[in-house]
Formats: sequence, C-alpha cells, structure tokens
Amino acid sequence: MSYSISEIATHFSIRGEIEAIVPFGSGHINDTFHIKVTDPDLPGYLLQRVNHYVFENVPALMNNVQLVTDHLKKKLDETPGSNPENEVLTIVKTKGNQLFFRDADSNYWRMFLFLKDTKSYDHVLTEKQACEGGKAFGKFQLLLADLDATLLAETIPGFHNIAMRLGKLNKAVLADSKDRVKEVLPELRFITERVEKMTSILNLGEEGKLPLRIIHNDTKFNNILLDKHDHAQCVIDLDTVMPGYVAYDFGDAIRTIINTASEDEPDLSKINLNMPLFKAYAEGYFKSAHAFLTDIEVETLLIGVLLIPYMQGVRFLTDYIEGDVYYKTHFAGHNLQRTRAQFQLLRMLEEQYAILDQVIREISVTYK
Ligand code: ADP
Ligand code: GN1
Ligand code: MG
Repeated sequence: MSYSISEIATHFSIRGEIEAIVPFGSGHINDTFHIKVTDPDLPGYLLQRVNHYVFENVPALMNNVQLVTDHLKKKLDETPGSNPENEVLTIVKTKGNQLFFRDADSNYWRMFLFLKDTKSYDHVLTEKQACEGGKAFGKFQLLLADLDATLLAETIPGFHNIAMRLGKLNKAVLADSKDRVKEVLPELRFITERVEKMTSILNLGEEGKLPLRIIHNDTKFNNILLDKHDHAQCVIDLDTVMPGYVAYDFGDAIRTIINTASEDEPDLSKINLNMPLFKAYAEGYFKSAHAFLTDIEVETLLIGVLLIPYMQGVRFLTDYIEGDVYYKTHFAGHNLQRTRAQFQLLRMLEEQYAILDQVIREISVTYK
C-alpha cells in the first residue's frame, strides 16, 4: 500500500482528532476502515476505498448514493417517529466539497458518518433479526418507489442479468486462460441443466409482465445495521442500487439467511435450510412490501430464491476460471469452494421447494 489511511482521512471534512483506524467488515469488493476519534461525543467515520475495477464509474456511483440517501432522508422526514440521521447513511464530503477523494495512485475514497451502537451480522441468529431484515429491505423498496429511476446510473451493467452472466461464463470457459475448466466440468453441467428455469424472471421482465423497480441489488444480511435492541436501523452498501426485479432482493437476502452454514462452507453436509428464519424474513418483507407487490411479483419471489444462489455460483465460477480477478479471495480455490457451496444450497432449496412455496402462499394470503 503506497498510501497511509490517516493521510487519506485528512482530505475529508472530519471533526475531532483521529484516535485509531481499524479495518472493518467482511465485504468481498471494497476496503473499509473505521476511523475512531478521541472525543466520545463525536460519531467517528467509515472510510472506504471503492473498488474501481468492479465499479468503473465511481463518480456516477457516488452520485447515485447521494440521490438515494437524499431521497430516503426526505421521505423519512415526512414520516412521524423517524430519525433520518440514524436510519440513512450520511456522506461526509471532502474538504473541497466533493463526494470522493482520488489519491495519487488513482484510488477512489469515500466517507460516511459511522453509525454508533449498530451491528451487522454475517449469520442471522434469531427470527426477530430475520423479520427486521425483511421489514427493512421491503421498506427500502417502498421508500424508493417514487424516485425517478432514470436519474440513476447503472453502476455495473447487467448486474443481475442471468443471460449476461451465463454469456460471461461461456467466454471464460472458451478462453480457459488458467487451464482450470477441466476441474469444473460437474459444475458446468449443473449450470446447463438449469438454464431454462433460471431465465424465467428475465423473460417475464422482457415481456413487460414484471415491473422494474429501484431495488438494492446486494441484500446480503450484513448490509443492514441493527441497533442494540436488534431493530433494523439502516440499510447500507448502496453501490448497486439500480432498477431490477424485487425477486432479486428477496432471493439474495434469503440466500444469506436460510443457509445454516457460510457462503463458502467447504463441508457441504453442513449446508441445510433454516425454515423458521425463512418464514420470519418473508413475514417482515410482506409487512413492508405488500402495499406495492403485484400478484406476479409474489409468484416470482421463490424463483428469485433459486436464481440468486445459482447466479452467485455462476459468478464465483467465472471468477475462478478467469483466475480470481473480481472477488477478494483468502486462499487458492476459494472461488471454487464458494461455487460448490452455493450449488449445494440450491440443491437443498430445490428439494424443499414445495414447503417454501407453502410458506409464501400462506403469508401472501394474510396480506390480500
Ligand atoms: P462492502 O461493500 O465491503 O460489503 P459495506 O458498505 O457493506 O462494504 O461495509 C462493510 C461493513 O462496515 C458493514 O457490513 C458494516 O458492518 C459496516 N458499516 C458500513 N457502513 C457503516 C456505517 N455507516 N456505520 C457503521 N458501520 C458501518
Ligand atoms: C459482493 O461487497 P459485498 O461483499 O457486499 C458482490 C455481491 C455478491 C456478494 C457475495 C458489487 O458483495 O454482488 O452477492 O459479494 N458485490 C458486487 O457475497 O459484486
Ligand atoms: Mg456490504
């Protein structure tokens, strides 16, 4: 690293003396640091280096983040009992009033106010947490329903477009630049067997049957901050907020909630489904989202639950074949291990499909 984090921090409009800088979070894309300040009455800061290989237009991305956070704050201002400062990310601008700072190595840095006494969970522990997560992501979609989508840049083109993801995988397989394709033939077969089912949401969208809405697009459970009473406080990680189908957000949240093991679990026998957490998330989600969900959207939610681990597996596998250039990896073969874990999760979801379907049907009926 040819830069010092404390030097980077001084380019932002921060108050107080820096006491400590701590690497933070478990994200696969950006680098995050908690900037602690000496004065306990000041909030501290969250400094991030945005991965500009993944996000090719960081200025447009930051413009999106500002549009989204301003809109959310405006909506919450009109909602009695809300506290926009705590419930929405606040961008801290540079001393030159910019949304990001560019260092001498061309890295992009941005800063938010640190939200004190909050916690994010890689693993959901209780039904209450799951339900709060569902309420929070549903409310997020609800509050953004009247933001003009044409104002938002597409920060990663075709992000959740499975046809495009499969196209990229095919290209990687044909190039086979790291000579790894021979190791992944069973995974490639697994993908091919499911293509038709997995393109159904995209097809419905293209036929004009599914509404395109502004969605979060990265609804891993650790992208919600919960307060000390485990109430959802703030939806974070807004880099991929773009138009999409609600089933994508539902599917990605369930992918991280329902799995009894980690996203990259090497022992596939540990990957099972936690049904009570599924039900709790779905109940929370319907509580917030029932007012806008159409029948066809409700019908697609469970297809999204299958699609997102599938797409995630396709993405991890593509990265493995290309030589681990996109996601941070912690050991050789990490992306392949992640792929296998996602496909095992998908097998479990396919086996339990009828039960999952019943749960959604029962919940949706109570909101008719
Ligand atoms: P990544 O893109 O790497 O996932 P995130 O924006 O999700 O980055 O941030 C990483 C972690 O930092 C989060 O999971 C959360 O624990 C914490 N975090 C992010 N923003 C804030 C904030 N404003 N206040 C407190 N903690 C935060
Ligand atoms: C990445 O940044 P993070 O870790 O929240 C990825 C998501 C994947 C996720 C898999 C921009 O999210 O799409 O679902 O890893 N983000 C991007 O864990 O590709
Ligand atoms: Mg995150």
